[in-house]
Amino acid sequence: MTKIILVGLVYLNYVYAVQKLRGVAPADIAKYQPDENGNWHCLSDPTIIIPYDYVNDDYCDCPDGSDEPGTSACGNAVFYCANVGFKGNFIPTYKIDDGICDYDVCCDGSDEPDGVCGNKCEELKARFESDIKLHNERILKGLKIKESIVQKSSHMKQSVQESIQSITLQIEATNRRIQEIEVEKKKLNYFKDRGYQ
Ligand SMILES: [Ca+2]
Ligand SMILES: [Ca+2]
Repeated sequence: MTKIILVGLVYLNYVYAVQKLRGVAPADIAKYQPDENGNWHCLSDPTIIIPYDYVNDDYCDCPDGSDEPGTSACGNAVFYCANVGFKGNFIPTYKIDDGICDYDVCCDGSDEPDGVCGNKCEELKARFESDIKLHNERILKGLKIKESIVQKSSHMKQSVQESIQSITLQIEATNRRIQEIEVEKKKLNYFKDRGYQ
């Protein structure tokens, strides 16, 4: 009988601790512990001291809403969704227990009381990873197209440069031929002027 009572007390303590830490991110758990007098200090203004029981009691006591991270009583704080297996996220506390499953932020449905929203983290994670894969494939395809265009441009540039070089050589050869003809013409005129035919 004593053992059953002890197990019951341990369970009640566990439920109490879970309720007190509802909506608290793992990194902030240390901030949500009672002081030596069983009180708690509002986070933005530690001079405001409230009994630890007032944390997550669905009544707003701290101006910054920090005493209600797991209820919508203040509405100006943030609630942490663990989204185990995917990625944790924060949601404004005014969206807590409002009857709407905010799966876009809390895929684990923890923004609503137990049993209201199912856990969709695995499904959303699979969709997210599929989207990432598709995105990466598109980027890879785009990079290949870009590489192909750069290569074609390079070949075209080389071809144009070769054509310019060839035409330049032809022009130089033509100019040399014109100069030779001019010299021949001057020679012919020289002999013509002296009566040679
Ligand atoms: Ca409170
Ligand atoms: Ca909600």
